Amino acid sequence: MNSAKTNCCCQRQLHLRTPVYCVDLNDESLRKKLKRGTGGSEEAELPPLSSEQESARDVKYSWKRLRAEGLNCDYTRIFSKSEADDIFLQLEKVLEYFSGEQTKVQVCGKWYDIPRRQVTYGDLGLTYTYSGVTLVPKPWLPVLEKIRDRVTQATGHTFNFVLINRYKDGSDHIGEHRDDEKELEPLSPIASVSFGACRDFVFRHCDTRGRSATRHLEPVKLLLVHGSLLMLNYPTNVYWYHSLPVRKKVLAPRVNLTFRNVLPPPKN
Ligand SMILES: O=C(O)CCC(=O)C(=O)O
Ligand SMILES: [Mn+2]
Repeated sequence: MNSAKTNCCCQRQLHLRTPVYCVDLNDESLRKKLKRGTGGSEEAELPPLSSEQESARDVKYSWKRLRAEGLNCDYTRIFSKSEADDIFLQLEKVLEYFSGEQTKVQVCGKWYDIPRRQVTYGDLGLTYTYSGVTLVPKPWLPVLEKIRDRVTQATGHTFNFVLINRYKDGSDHIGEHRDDEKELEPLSPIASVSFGACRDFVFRHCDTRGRSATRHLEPVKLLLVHGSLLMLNYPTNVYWYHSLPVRKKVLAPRVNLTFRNVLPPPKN
């Protein structure tokens, strides 16, 4: 039996985002792929940064390294308090969140409202599909370019797309999921920038979830503060699910931007 396919999305709660399957490391063909660096393993070689990326990377930030088996993340503050306050106000003013069909997700054939607001911006011609909804990005806005360019300055990585989530208070949340949509460039990091209320963020290893858990590994938890950047580097999204849990005591809004690299649609 392929243990990778035992985790039916119907067993998951509504707030989970995408059908989820764990990587089966007993699968010989997958092991071979991992050795070639095309799949998800902490042993797989990361492509080196190009010389432009290396020289673009700004060393002035003090990074906290988060490491666990298959988890590779880096966290820092990239905006001062006054910059972050100013950007947050601008985001609240200019962002136009999706409405209607684009505010719903499909879970096991049923449609539900997502427990937060959402919108995407990015390069012309890209699309991004998750949980049965295809999102077409709106054109970049100056404030989004400013945030994106600061991330590039800090990390050396460029991005062509951003998914934005607004949590009006601690009752809005995002359930456990991996960002593993097929449109995402497989080895590219995801850069998560947060403004507004501080919220807990939790990683959970795929082998430790639910009734079919095969082992025990502690979840990795962190607090995402106003003006911070969390880099989710490969292979984090292969092995670790992440969530922003409900926190009823949080009364203030938060806006999170996840900068991504979306592959261009295939030419027919
Ligand atoms: O709000 C956050 O910090 C996480 C958002 C997220 O995981 C996503 O948009 O995929
Ligand atoms: Mn995510």
